[in-house]
Amino acid sequence: MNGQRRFGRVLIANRGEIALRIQRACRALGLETVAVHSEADAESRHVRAADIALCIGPPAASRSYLDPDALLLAARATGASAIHPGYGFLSENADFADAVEAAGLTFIGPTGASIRLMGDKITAKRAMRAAGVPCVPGSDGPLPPALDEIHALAKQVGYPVIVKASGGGGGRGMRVVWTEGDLAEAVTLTAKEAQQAFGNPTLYLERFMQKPRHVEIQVLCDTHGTALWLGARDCSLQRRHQKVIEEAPAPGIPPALIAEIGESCAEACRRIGYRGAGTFEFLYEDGIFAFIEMNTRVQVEHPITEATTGIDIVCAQLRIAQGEPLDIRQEDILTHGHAIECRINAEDPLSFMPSPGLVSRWDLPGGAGIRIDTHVTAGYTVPPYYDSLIGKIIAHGATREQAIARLRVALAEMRVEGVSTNLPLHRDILADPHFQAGGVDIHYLERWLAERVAP
Ligand code: MV4
Repeated sequence: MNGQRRFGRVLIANRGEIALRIQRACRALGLETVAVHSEADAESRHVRAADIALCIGPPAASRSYLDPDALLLAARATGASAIHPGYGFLSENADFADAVEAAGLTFIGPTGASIRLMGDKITAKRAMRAAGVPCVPGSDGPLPPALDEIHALAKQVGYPVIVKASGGGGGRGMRVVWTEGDLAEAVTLTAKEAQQAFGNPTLYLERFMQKPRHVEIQVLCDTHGTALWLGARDCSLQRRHQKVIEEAPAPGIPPALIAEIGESCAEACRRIGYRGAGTFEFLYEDGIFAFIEMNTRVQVEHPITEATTGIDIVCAQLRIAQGEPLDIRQEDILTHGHAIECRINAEDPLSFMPSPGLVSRWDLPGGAGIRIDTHVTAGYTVPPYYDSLIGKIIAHGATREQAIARLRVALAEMRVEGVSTNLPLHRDILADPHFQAGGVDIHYLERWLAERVAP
């Protein structure tokens, strides 16, 4: 079962900066790459740089990057032995992971069963609780059918509560309830929305944490029983559930507490037989960690963990999928300094409307401790069909202050023309004293933006 098999060719079922990132990792391991692309991405950098490139459909993601049949056909046609899904698109689709394996290929990620377990937020929470991961207090399962039982439960958990859809996640399908009188309507509405959005009206309930930080733990697990945690990331700076700036480690949280939580995550992975890279999402408030969800893919912000641990997470994903044992021990994983990532989006810095089009100028910063992950070059056209992420600046320093200083120099150096970007927003946030102090909560950015546009 766990025999090692080297991939000849890896098909990368993604686009943009992450497709290029995965391609580089493949190349570093001596693996050939297959780029698949939509008609809109034919001129893209990862397409040009691939060993083999194949157009799999029209611009709409549903007819290209999200089309399982097109991807499997492309893998067969090009002789790929494995598929790396990247993030987004089909990366957390359990049926796709199963279909890849059923076709005799390797899905570079966890099993379909693991993805399914974590995709259902109720089963995910149950599994994590059973394994000793601290969770937000709540219903510990689906809401009971009778309204008076739901009321009793909410009273017991304590108001305010948050009603969430088991099929939701990432901010979709949830509603905060401040008082008993609003509970019944919230349950009815959220169930209706969940049925429409996820085809599943099942709900659960949690105590609503009012000013938490979003702190996540990166894990890496092989198929030989080794599970490691790679430290924490603070992703509290978000707008409408889209992360804007992330940093590692999470400032101000005692390393011993991170270690305790990290160890519980690794133990949970061993218990469920998790394989590959994964992220445990927690809310952190008043010194307490509470698990909310697990992501079963590589994340956009993985480079800050790579910077602080020195571990190449995408290479590790590939090697794990080839059946290799992890050759690092937990005690050898140390956090070196501090890393911060700014996500560069092609969007209006004030209205946040997407800003696709021709990038006429693209001057990148550089220098000590600066990493840029991007697929963009001058002359590239940002298509209107996909996510507006066009690059990431990652700054690493010996201290948080040094990382901030390096990032501010990099942001000042960078020049983009032709499309609007959120670079001005990043420059402003990096100058903000509260950001500089560290440890702002998940609502900070939206409050800051609301105050900024006011006179
Ligand atoms: C919560 C919460 C407060 N209390 N759960 C939003 C995204 C999804 N991953 C879970 N989310 C939240 N769950 C309890 N019990 C607040 C949020 C939340 C949030 C979480 C992380 C980052 C940004 C957020 C913005 C609004 C709400």
